[in-house]
Amino acid sequence: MFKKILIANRGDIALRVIRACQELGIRTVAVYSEADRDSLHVRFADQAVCIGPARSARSYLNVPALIGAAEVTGADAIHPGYGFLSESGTLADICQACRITFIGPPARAIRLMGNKSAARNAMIAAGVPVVPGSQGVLGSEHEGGRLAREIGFPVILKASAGGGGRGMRVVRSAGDLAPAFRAAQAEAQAAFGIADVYLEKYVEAPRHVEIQLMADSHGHVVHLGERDCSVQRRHQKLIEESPSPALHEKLRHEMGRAAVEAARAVGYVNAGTVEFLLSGHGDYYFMEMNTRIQVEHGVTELVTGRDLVKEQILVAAGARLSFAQKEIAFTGHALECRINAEDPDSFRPSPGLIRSLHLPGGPGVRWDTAMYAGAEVSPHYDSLVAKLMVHGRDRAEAIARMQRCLAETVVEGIKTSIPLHQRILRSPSFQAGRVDTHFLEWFQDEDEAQSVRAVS
Ligand code: MV4
Repeated sequence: MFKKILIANRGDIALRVIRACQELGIRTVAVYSEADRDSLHVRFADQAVCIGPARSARSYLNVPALIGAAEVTGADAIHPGYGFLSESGTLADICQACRITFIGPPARAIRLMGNKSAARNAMIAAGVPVVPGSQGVLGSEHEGGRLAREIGFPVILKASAGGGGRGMRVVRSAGDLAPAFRAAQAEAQAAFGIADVYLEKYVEAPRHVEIQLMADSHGHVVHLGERDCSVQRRHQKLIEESPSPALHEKLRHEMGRAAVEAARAVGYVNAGTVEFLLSGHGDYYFMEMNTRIQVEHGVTELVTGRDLVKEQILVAAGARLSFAQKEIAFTGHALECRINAEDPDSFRPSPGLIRSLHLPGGPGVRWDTAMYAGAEVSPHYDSLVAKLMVHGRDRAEAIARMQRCLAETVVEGIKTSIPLHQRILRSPSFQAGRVDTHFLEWFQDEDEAQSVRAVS
């Protein structure tokens, strides 16, 4: 087992990893930027090393600084958390060269899944359902045009180096394809330095349903059910839940099996997530695989009672998975609200000093946050400041519990997305589980119609 783990991250996920290490009896090294001197991850770790100035490019993304910090402190493993270098094949390779264990999948799995068009081909080979589309990247706009006429409009152009929604173009008619193709290529080149674009049939108003996986280095792959992440804004998830209101037992079983096959096909090890699009007809299609622990992993921990971060560490040390598929059981319903330091109306970031803070507890409540009264929310990083998770016997209890917690929460000094979460949770469509990836665009109208009715 590892003696000391360096956590190459900050905020709630750095704390989450430190807590797992503490319970496993493993010493911890925090790294921090000059802006994070007073952060909780620095205080809670056994050791802490400053790795550079506030700008991430020169601190949390600075591989030589991280490796240097691991060498001088004698850390035998690095946990990358999420974001930053968590999906860097380069960091995974350099760790290996330096005899430091990267707590994540093999570099080749990270690289394969980072190339979205290659990942799509690998899934076709593995027999995992994908949306009809191109075999690999498009050679020309003519090839795109031919294919689009064959499979029918609308289609979507995606950057092969993209993911998470960047560099995409929906094309609804033949005349729009050539300009969209050129725009997508230019955008992909500018954003990722790789112009490659591929094409898929566009699925209208799907749900985003993802399967959590854990795999060990002895050939075992287990799925831990799904999370429904359809409530998003500009590809940033706002609310996640498990189980998905849209799945029944047979579909859950099928999608779980497909995700396990996907992982097996690429020799996957450690925690991973297979994202699917789920159409209104109940058809599911592979979208992407995330090769890291995700922001919303706690939702799965609540319904399965398993500690995914501990499992990541154990599996990286060569242990067998601590559970078999048949031992995974699902209890109740979990919800997560991502609380951002931002204006709930304009969505503009709202950094600053947290003057006072009250975080409610009670049965079935979990907070993953690095906030405290007196902390400074820096403008240099992501605006996610807390994840509020609740667990209830069923979905209705989880929603009521979340509403109760949001009403009790006090954060003074910065604006947060809490009022937006409260509006979403009140929405009749959300309460009925009727959401899709465009929910945030149309629920505003439903919300307004409701308040107009309320005053008239
Ligand atoms: C799609 C799609 C419809 N059809 N692919 C968005 C993020 C990136 N991972 C892929 N995305 C989509 N791919 C096909 N063939 C719709 C989306 C999409 C979406 C997916 C999940 C969650 C939110 C979304 C919002 C807009 C579009």
